[in-house]
Amino acid sequence: MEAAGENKRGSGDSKSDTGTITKTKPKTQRPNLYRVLLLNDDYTPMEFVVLVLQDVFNKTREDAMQIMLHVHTKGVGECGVYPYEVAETKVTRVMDTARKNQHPLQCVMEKQ
Ligand code: TYC
Repeated sequence: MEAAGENKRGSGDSKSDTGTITKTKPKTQRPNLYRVLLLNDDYTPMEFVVLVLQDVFNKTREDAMQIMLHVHTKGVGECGVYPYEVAETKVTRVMDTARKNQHPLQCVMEKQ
């Protein structure tokens, strides 16, 4: 029988043949997260930005209004934090709908 914490060959924490002891590092799996940011400009209508925030980022009208006004006054603001591919899709959706409507609205992502 083995005491708790010991193990036979091939079990990962020790190699009984060589006497080499290795410690298995506990790996916490955190997805790389990205902040999606909206940038201010002088031409995109406020209402368009609010609708984008509701549509693409699933914000309530009230939250969308708050974020839009924050971007309008501070120059930049966070729309949400997402795993890479989700963030990328949202940036693309914002940029596509802005271009289609001929607004210069800019949306970027940055690693958190
Ligand atoms: N500054 C714009 C205006 O006065 C409104 C605006 C807000 C534009 C947020 C872009 O990300 C933005 N019409």
